Amino acid sequence: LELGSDLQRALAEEQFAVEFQPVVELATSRVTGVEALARWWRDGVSVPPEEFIGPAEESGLMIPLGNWILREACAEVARWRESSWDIGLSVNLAARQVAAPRFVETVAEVLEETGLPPHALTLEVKEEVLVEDAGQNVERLSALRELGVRLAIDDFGTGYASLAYLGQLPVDMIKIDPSFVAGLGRDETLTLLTRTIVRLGHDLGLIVVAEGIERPEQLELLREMGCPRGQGFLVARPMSPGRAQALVRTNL
Ligand code: G
Ligand code: G
Ligand code: MN
Ligand code: NA
Repeated sequence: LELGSDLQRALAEEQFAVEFQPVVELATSRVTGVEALARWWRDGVSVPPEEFIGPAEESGLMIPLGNWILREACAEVARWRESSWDIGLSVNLAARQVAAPRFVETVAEVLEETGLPPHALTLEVKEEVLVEDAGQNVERLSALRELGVRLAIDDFGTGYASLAYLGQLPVDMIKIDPSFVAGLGRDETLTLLTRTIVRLGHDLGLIVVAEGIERPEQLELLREMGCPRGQGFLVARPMSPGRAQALVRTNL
């Protein structure tokens, strides 16, 4: 895989960066936290994660890359927390990272080294991570959860997690996939499904985050549904660490 060797060099030459997208409490617009999003600055051009996360997984580089992103994001937010309040950090995990032999130890070490309190970190995984080879993955994520780390299901509603299963998984948060949010106010079924997911999350005691909010109408409907948190270009775009820290410090 040609991209594989490019990625290896990029990692060695530190061509990767982390951006942060704010997540807000919808009722108040207060920033509750940020999601770390990886960027590859390849020869000065930003390569989107869709183009390198897959190849990184296939070439085995996802583990070192994922660990680098985790450490970088935790270190950054730990610094912000010295001069602001209890801001949270979400980091996306690829399936390969959770399956890596020293996964639990690595996360614990990163928290220790960066000084980020465990409760400030939310790990985002897609549904399949909790369903395929669920035994080992669920066990490992549960071990981190016992340290105080929070767990989120990313792209909720698009994967395999059955509703019956959801009640048993060690999760704290569900992030509603943007494909539902996209239909708010435009598609009756998607609007109904979004409302149902919000209620389900609430009834299970989970924090619900709506993703991909781009239009004011979506924001209004989500508020009316009582969706607690949201994220999307209308709220705030992914931004550099400096800009994100400034936003967090004033908190809108
Ligand atoms: O930031 P952007 O919208 O371009 O992200 C596109 C996709 O890449 C999303 O599915 C997002 O979850 C994923 N992604 C972004 N950063 C990371 C990362 O650090 N690790 C993993 N595993 N996925 C990421
Ligand atoms: O899969 P995950 O939820 O981690 O993906 C996050 C990605 O979604 C990021 O790459 C981010 O840039 C992108 N994103 C965030 N908000 C919006 C939005 O409002 N619209 C669209 N199209 N993408 C968004
Ligand atoms: Mn995510
Ligand atoms: Na998502």
